[in-house]
Amino acid sequence: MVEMTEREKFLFDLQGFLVVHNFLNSDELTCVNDAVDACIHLQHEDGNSNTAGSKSLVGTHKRGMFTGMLNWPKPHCQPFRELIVHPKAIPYLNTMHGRGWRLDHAPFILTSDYGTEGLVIHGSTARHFDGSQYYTYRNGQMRCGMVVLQYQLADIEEGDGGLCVIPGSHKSNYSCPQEIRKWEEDRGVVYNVPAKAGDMVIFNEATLHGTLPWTRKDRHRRSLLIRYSPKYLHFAGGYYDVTFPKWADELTDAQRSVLEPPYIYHRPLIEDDGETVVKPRREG
Ligand SMILES: O=C(O)CCC(=O)C(=O)O
Repeated sequence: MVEMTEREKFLFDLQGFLVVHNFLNSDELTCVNDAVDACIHLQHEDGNSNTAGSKSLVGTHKRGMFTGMLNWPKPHCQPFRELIVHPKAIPYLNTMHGRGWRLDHAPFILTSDYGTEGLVIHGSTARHFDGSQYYTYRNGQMRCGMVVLQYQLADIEEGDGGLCVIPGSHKSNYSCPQEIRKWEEDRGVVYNVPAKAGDMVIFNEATLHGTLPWTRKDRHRRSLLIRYSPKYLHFAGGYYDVTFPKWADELTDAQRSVLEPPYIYHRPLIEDDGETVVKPRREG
């Protein structure tokens, strides 16, 4: 069985996030970017954008966004369907959630170009136990509420803008002061995570994170976010429709299994090969 390395476990436990370099191979990266390029007309403004009145996170326009990729016309949906159960992601999700995890909600892509505004820093930290976003370590195991797998589809250097985190804040006991959340004070604790196209950043939703305004004129941000919760949890709101959409018939058993609603008994569980699905009679 492939496992997260000791180095990766140490870094994720310490920081509340981890960068996995070269996660996507060049063919996978090209396929995802080609699909986005083919559907560029589907880009829209991010309705969740919120700078919370910050003087530092302002920009000339909101973040760009793509949604609905799992249902894009063929062949453009295919690279995204393949990514919802990527064999390389399985050891990370098994280690953070235990065996049995689910796609919390539909994947989306965030884009930025010069002048794109930021998003106020948010995340539950450990100041209270929020059962949907948390980090615990007990009996030799880490466990997380929702985690975000952020696939970088274009290079990002520190200072460019885009994803930022406050390392270690998943264990923080005090509420984050508003001026830090707004990136107006103590900017030194906020880290703009650099990554190359094809790298994957995993972070715990409890880790304080947000978006910094995009400063590069010569390069755009393109990040794909796929968020997973443990098998018993649903983070994002809205009425929960337990009927699979018609296009789910076209998915593999493993891909369909991560679209299951939150429950435990008889839940289909994915083996490490990313293809075999077993249905235990009882899972504790
Ligand atoms: O990747 C980013 O820019 C932050 C994403 C995020 O926190 C969000 O969209 O809620």
